[in-house]
Amino acid sequence: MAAPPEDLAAHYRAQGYWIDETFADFVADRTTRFAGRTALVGVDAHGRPHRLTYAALADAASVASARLGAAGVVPGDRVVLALPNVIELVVVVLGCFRMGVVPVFAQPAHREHELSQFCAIADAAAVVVSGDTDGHDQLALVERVAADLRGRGLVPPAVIDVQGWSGSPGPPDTPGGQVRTSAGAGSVALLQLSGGTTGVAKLIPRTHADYLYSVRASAEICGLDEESVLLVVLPAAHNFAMSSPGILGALHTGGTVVLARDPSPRTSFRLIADERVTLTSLVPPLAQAWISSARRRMPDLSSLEVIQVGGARLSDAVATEIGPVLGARVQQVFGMAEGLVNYTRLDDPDELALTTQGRPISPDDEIRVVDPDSPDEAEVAPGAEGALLTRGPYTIRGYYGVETDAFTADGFYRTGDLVRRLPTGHLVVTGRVKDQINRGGEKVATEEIEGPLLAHPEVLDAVALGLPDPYLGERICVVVRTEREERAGQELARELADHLRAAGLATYKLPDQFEFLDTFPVTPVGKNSRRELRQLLVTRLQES
Ligand code: OOB
Repeated sequence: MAAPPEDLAAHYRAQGYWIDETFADFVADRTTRFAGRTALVGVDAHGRPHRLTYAALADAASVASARLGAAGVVPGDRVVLALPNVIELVVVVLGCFRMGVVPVFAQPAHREHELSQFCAIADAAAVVVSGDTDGHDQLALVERVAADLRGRGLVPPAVIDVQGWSGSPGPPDTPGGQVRTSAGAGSVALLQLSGGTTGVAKLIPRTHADYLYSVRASAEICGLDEESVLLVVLPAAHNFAMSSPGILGALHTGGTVVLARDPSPRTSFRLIADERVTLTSLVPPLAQAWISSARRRMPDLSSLEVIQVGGARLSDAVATEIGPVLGARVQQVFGMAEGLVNYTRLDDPDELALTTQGRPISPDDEIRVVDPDSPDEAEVAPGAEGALLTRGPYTIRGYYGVETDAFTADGFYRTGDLVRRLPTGHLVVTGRVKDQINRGGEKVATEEIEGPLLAHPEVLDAVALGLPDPYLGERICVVVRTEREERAGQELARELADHLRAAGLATYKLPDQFEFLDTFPVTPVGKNSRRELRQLLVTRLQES
């Protein structure tokens, strides 16, 4: 978690990127400044609709702080949030901020494998869930997490169920005003999750100063103001939905946040028409789903000005359809929870807006495009493909509590993405060097799937690959070598899927496809060659 050297830090302050405002100040200031305006529209954990002004949101956040306090949470503690897109999510985030508690932004799709790791790494004081989420029993889930932690000699977190909140008044000692904390703007405000490249989760420490800078600058680039209405379709805690410009960007400018409880075009189109939504953010598969649905239904999307698409590579073909079919300008967003976010600008010519993934937020985002095979990470020729390294005022220089080789000695983050940089500074994402699958924007470290599979008695070897998929961009294919060749096929595939589920893996990490091979191609040093395996499968599937 290295801080930058003092000269860089002084530069970031002198440029006005890092200011003294903390998220506690942010909540107090914006909820007062915009008190009477509509802040948040959505349903609660019981599915009941709500519409909160900034003043009402401040009150709700204050009650949430008190409830966290009643569960034993104190300023400086970490609290894991695993909530769906319900208003309590925003309320609890602000409740954490106003009392100096550090939220850990998990997803409702995470299961015991992930939640146990987050709780352990963050030494979480509490975990916040919504009892029954889309038919999944979150309380039973956190009980299993607690048992796992106890088994490892750790103290399990307090469980806070927002479904249990409704109707009951806040604790009697609900503090009215802002809770004063001593933490400064340079301290850790929140922990985001890394997409990961190993079987062990990594948490991303974002400070008040760095995250708020990215929020302010993003809001400006995306043209947000008091009249903006943002529809949140993606999981709200994800960095894209939270800060690019996201929920925090809209609250920063006095706009309105509308939460979609489910990502279906039907729900989103209704909300867009009813709430006169101006901006939303999608991953490429959702953009495709919207396009095909809009062609059939002719929804009223007339209020929509901008549709952001990011999280995974948007094809030029789909980018070209967004304007004509959905009637809004496309803005490509290539970001990462570790920091760097690139946007195509709203006044970019189509040629850039439709075919690049944007340019960095900050003039002080430093970009290096290097030869991934060169031991000294030499920069490639201008315009050539290479691995992206970055350093800047809102990019981390280390993960929370672990040493990794993801950072260079001079503090650049090795993103693991392959890019080309155009003379305008725009980046085109061309591939990846990290062992990660990007399934329609959801990131899966191959090791997370391979690890549990290798522990299965009938598996001799297993490799997880991202195969090209017309809808998801990449789908998860696991190639397995088994001793019991007679069992290779559907039956064993089902058993292995059950095995992964029992290992407590998030649902989106479960393989879309299993393939069985007798031998795996290897590299000259004898390691499995992912590249050749992928090639082999692509050819095999094309032929079948
Ligand atoms: C966003 O953040 P993460 O942390 O879930 O994932 C980051 C990774 C990037 O390193 C890259 O591999 C991939 O996701 N990615 C894209 C992309 N946007 C992200 N790959 C190609 N084209 C794009 N437009 O995904 C994220 C964070 C903030 C804003 C937007 C996305």
